[in-house]
Amino acid sequence: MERTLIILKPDAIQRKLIGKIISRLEDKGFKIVGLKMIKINEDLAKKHYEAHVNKPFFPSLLNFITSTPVIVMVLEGVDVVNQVRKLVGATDCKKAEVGTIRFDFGLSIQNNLIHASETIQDANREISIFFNQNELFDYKLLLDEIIY
Ligand code: FUP
Repeated sequence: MERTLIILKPDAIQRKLIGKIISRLEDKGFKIVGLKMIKINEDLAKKHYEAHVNKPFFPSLLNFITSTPVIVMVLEGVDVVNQVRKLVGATDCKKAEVGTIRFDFGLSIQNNLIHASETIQDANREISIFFNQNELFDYKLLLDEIIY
């Protein structure tokens, strides 16, 4: 089973979309194995977005991602990293496929509602940034026998 890291960003919080977005991920069949609200500070933002720290858009991204608390979540399931990236859609909401979360709820490149890890390696790195082992749960989801 794979795991991936999700962040529901400040625009999802401000627009009261977290329930709807979590439903989309649950409806696909993924299991939530960790979930909490946190405030991302500058250090955490720089760790998470280490590949983007020197990009011109980083100051604005930093301002945005630290503007309210966010929801961080770990999802588990078969091929979850790729499957969730498909559900989330392209970075720029205007270019995302119809029916993706970013297309359905967004119009911006920065305020694109949700982060989902790009690769399994990224997922492992990002999960360890945001979660301690004792905040992640192994449990049997009864529906798994039907989903899989
Ligand atoms: P994604 O993997 O789709 O979340 O996007 P990236 O890792 O390429 O970028 C991370 C975040 O930086 C995006 F979610 C939004 C922000 N960003 C901008 O604000 N402007 C850009 O031109 C590119 C990314």
